[in-house]
Amino acid sequence: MKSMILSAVMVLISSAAFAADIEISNPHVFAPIKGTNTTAGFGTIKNTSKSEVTVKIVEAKPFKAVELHESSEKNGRMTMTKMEMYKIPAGQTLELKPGGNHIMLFDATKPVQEKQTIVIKMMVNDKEQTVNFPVISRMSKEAKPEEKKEEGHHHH
Ligand SMILES: [Cu+2]
Repeated sequence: MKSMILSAVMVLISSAAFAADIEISNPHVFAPIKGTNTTAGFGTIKNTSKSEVTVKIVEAKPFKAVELHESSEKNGRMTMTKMEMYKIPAGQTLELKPGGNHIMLFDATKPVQEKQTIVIKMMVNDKEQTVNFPVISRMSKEAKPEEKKEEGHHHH
């Protein structure tokens, strides 16, 4: 009986990117464009707790450096700014997506390809959490939730 409960718990843990205070859905990293070794990670971070959470990024092997970035448009140009941390109010979600907030991954020391998994280590309220980010093609449908919205947007 005890082992049945235990395995049910294991299934729960492995089916969702779980942390004490946050839940990350659709985590993914784009395979770097050929000839480059820098890319970015995305997903939706939900604060499931009753107070604000802070999310800092620690490491993501085999990338040499990681940063949290915010994108913004200034005078028609996209610029990226490094953030020390993301702050997510209680019950709120933060979406990491192309053209918005993202986890910047610099200088992979070995090739990163589709179907690999990048284990990203982060600090959530100063507690260490690791989250698995599958590597996907930027052409795949998981990579483009925005585009689906566009398709449904018809002019009459
Ligand atoms: Cu960036």
